[in-house]
Amino acid sequence: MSYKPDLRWSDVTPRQLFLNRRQLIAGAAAFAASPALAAGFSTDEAPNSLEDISSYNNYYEFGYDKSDPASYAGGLKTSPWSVVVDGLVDKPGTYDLGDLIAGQPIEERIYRFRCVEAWSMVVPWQGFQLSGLLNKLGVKPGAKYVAFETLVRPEEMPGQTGGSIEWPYREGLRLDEAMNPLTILATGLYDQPIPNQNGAPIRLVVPWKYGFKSIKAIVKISLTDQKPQTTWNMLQPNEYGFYANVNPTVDHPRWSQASERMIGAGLFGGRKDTLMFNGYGDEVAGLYSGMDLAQEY
Ligand SMILES: Nc1nc2c(c(=O)[nH]1)N[C@H]1C(S)=C(S)[C@@H](COP(=O)(O)O)O[C@H]1N2
Ligand SMILES: [Mo]
Repeated sequence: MSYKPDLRWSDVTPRQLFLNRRQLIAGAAAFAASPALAAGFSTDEAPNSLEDISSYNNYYEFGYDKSDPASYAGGLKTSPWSVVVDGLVDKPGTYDLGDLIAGQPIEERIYRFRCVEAWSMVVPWQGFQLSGLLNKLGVKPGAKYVAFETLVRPEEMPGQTGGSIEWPYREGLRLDEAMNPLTILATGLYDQPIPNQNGAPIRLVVPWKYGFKSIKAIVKISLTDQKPQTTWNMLQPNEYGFYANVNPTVDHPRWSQASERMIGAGLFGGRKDTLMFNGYGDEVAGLYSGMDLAQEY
């Protein structure tokens, strides 16, 4: 498998141009007093470079090293792509990806992204709200959770031929978390199709949760009344919970979650204090009122 990272975007459109363009858009939108500012969901922190974002990855289907996904994910065939929708939903079926997402408004969302391993990035995704898709599919009254599964294709995903993970990679959200406007399905990154190593052709992004919740290469979406099994919880339940909300006050049993290493912040790295809910508390803290987040981690 020979994969050459496609750096064309960064060749023709340096990061500064991207940032300038964003300022232009934000300024024009403010001037026009646009009522629907997509920018309201985005951080104004500078995004990491496309090279950082697409060369330092976790994607165990391609190996355990941070460089494995960039080395091997180029061999994954992401078209055609179909997604099974089942469970407590009005319109179940096996959908071609294009049909599934037709009509969903694609927005840019610049999100902080915090891995449970205590590193972080800022990523300019393009995607649409999961709520829009779920409303189109029609969620039935008894549904309480949304479960997701990643593709299983060991011929193209060499990490699936061994290791301790029981494939497929699985994740899930409570329905109210799935319907929160911050929760998106991403199809693009830096204005181009999402690189394979970042989860092409479609992946979840839940910015207030540890990165492992943001499942890549989704082939199944199920609406259920049972809390779904999730990959890291299955492997190490005392270390990785179902909720996995970013929380600097609840340490991982083997390391602190109080601060994070900012990828791309220079040779000696930048560190910053980790924020509750990764800084998205205004939008999501209400989802967890009355819960003991040290118990429900
Ligand atoms: N299918 C699948 N999705 C996955 C993973 C994985 O191994 N397989 N790793 C998770 C983890 S631990 C993180 S931190 C993020 C990394 O996303 P990135 O490589 O785009 O930064 O993807 C998440 N989604
Ligand atoms: Mo992670």
